[in-house]
Amino acid sequence: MEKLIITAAICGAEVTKEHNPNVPYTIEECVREAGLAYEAGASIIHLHVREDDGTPTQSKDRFKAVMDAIHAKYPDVIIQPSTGGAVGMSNDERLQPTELNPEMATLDCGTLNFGGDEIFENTENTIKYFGEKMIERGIKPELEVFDKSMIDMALRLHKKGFIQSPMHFDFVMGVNGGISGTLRDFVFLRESIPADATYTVAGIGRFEFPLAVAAIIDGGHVRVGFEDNTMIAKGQVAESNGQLVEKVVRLAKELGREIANPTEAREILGLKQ
Ligand code: KMH
Ligand code: ZN
Repeated sequence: MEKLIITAAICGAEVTKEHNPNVPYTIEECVREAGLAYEAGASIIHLHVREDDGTPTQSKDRFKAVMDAIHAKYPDVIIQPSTGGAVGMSNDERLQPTELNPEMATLDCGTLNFGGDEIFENTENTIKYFGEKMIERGIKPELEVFDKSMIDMALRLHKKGFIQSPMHFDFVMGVNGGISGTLRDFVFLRESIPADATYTVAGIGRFEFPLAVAAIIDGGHVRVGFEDNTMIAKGQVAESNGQLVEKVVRLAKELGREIANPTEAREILGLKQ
């Protein structure tokens, strides 16, 4: 079985220090959290950035400052900026970090309810536009799917040339408005992607570690981090993103799956070395 790629989604746009005081906002805090995750075994950092007061931003300058600071200390880690940003941002605002030509970036494959009155909007034309920009800029998209219909959308747009093979999916499971985090739904998603595709699974909240185990035994890859879950166990706030990654490494070792370093992750995902 391929080695396991662990992605750490260290910050997100919605989670705050009220959920967990270790959620990073400043550049220094992002470097600390990315570093702890990397040292624990993460080879990819899925990155959102904030102003120092915690306000989410897609500012190219802020992304550059955070990415440069992380790479100064951890030069080989793969940084995957979000193009999802926060609910309500415009397409061009969200696309700003792709101007920095990162190796990867997320590409969200559909619209969904996002709790309360919030709608995370990704029309077909938005997905096409983001897909074209990523091909133009040589960026490998991580196809964020919150439901099965979003896999179907990605496959349709792949046929039309807006997304290239081999595709790499992120099954985001357990968002209030998206697919649940049950094992049945996990199997449904993983059986719906092409044979040459890779996937990672991001279980939200209590689904994080059970779905990590499912992906570990299935040969998939795993995303953990404060964006998705801030607890290391029921009722116990995680000390860091590193602690969440450490738990996945422990589970993988118990189940006989080795962990990929960034060079190996680039090979598995077909990124330029
Ligand atoms: N913050 C959500 C609205 C992504 O990173 O591409 C979108 C999100 C997905 O987090
Ligand atoms: Zn994200």
